[in-house]
Amino acid sequence: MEQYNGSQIVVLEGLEAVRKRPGMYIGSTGTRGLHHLIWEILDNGIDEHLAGFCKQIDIVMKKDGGISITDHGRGVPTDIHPTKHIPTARVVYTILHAGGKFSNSVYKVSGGLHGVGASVVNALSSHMIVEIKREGKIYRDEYKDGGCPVTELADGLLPVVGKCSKSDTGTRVTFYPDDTIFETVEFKEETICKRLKEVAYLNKGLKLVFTNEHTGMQKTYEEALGIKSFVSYLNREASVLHPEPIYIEGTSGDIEVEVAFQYTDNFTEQINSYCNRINVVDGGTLVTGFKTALTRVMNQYARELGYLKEKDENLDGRDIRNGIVAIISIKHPDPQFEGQTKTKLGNTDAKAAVDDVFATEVTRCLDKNIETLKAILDNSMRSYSARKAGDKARNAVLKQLNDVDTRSKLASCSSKKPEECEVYIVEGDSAGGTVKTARNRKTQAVLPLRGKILNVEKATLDKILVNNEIKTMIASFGCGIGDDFDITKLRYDKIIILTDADVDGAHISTLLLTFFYRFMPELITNGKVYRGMPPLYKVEFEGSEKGKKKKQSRYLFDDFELEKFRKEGKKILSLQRYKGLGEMDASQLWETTLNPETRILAQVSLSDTVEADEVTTLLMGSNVPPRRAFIVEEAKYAKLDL
Ligand code: 0RA
Repeated sequence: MEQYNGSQIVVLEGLEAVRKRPGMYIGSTGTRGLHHLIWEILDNGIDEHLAGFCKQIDIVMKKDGGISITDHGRGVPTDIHPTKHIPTARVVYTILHAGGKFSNSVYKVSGGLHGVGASVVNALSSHMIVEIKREGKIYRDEYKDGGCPVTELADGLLPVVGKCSKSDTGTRVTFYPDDTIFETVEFKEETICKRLKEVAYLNKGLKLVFTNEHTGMQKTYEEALGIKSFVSYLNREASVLHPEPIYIEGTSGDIEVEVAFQYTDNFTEQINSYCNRINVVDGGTLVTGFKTALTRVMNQYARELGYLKEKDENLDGRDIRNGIVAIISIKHPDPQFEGQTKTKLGNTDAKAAVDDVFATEVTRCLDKNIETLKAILDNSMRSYSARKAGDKARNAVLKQLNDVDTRSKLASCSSKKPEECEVYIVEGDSAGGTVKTARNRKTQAVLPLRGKILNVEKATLDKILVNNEIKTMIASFGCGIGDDFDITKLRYDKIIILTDADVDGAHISTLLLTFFYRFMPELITNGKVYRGMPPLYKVEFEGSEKGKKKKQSRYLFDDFELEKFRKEGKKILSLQRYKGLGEMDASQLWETTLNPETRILAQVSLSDTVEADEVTTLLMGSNVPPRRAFIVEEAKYAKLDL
């Protein structure tokens, strides 16, 4: 048996803390937390790739339920650790937080749940084996029951269990998650493969070989073009203004910079940034550097090519970025993540580095690519004109807004205290009528929408502002639109979208959300927008009270709930399916959708909607435009309506 010295006891106490509160280290003990164990070990291999020593990582779902991850890097050092006096490899896998500090990997990740260290995986495994190939030798160390070493050291070193060629180096970690800690220890091929694809995009030149021993499936993930392919992937359904994304790379000092971008005909900009392959959701200096350089370079071109005359003022950065989809990825030796959530890069040298590399390289590239350059400049000029037209229209509309007769449509509430007021935006005049009768007049205003509202996804502000439904909304919210938007002037605490639970209703709701997202995004980011959830069924059933049979009723919101209810096996006396809001009478409507005590509201948020997207979760953080997720909701209702 291993003899424990002082440091070894500290070790086990550290890992014991992980076992006591696994959630603090890996987020949860559900299937997400379980897969986090893989990401943790994988991260170490990717670090070795970033440091320039590893071209391939093999990931195996083993037949016996374990996971084995082999990187072909230098191999974890096996010498005796200077202060812990045990083999460095054992330090890495048994001492909490030792991984990061010991590692001399230049681009070590930090922040988020990633980078908590391989010892956390050991702590949460019933069995783990580490095999290291270095200098022609194969070393082995083994742990049981949450990281207790079971291998006897030979002269303080890990035993050598075999030989290999000197050029054959690397580290294999095989682990078996502890089923007394995790709710499930079943790994999902789909989850693993999805992540491997993402990792491949962000690590050009890294080959990831996945094997599922249960099914015999093997798949290799390798994105030779890295973030360039990532941009193509993001734009796979968009109509693009030039056929190929532009890809740029270079170094400035000890900072490596990569940028890929491509323009689409959408009226949005999407810039995603990564530092040491961590998604910096809130951008920061690297994004500022990119924007500054892009604006400067494009204005220079616009003047050289005669798009702008001498007397013309420069194009605005917003016009130049309109329609862009860009990925910025840098590698920085000492990243400083700022802000409450540590999702913003603070290093000032990152701004200069991105500006420097991007300006030089993009000029070199566009000089040779005049077609693309012209497509971009044409687009910027169009955006510029549209914005000017929009400004004019907006000013005109804002001036008239006071005159728009909202009284005929908006049934306002008597209270003037925004914190207690709500406005229901209701599909159709007839449903609007019932809501008007049923509501609490003091705090609940009603705005019935007549037709379908305009699809604003691709329309400019001047076009949008002639739409009556939209004018009425702007006027009744009271907080302006676009650049003039001021949330402090909002007249309501909640804006509640109330549509039928069918395809049309979902469509209207999608259009409204798209409008808010594009022109009043703060309504959504401040959590002001909700969707009312009218029930789809009312079921009356035989219940019991004090041992006596009694007729009871319940509202069910979708087919799934109905199925669940049927499984409860209660005797159903009647089942009513509501075709639309219009079929409910005032008291039913009050009870199910208006009464704050009993109604169900779904708050609309951007991060919720991100969750729905398949591949982009890790890569995009909460930066994804919500369009895709709105569509997902639509599909859900479409199914219900069959
Ligand atoms: C720092 C130095 C050296 C190797 C590593 C880190 C390393 C760590 C991990 C973790 C998983 N796989 C790894 N592969 C390598 C060795 C430096 C040298 O060989 O001189």
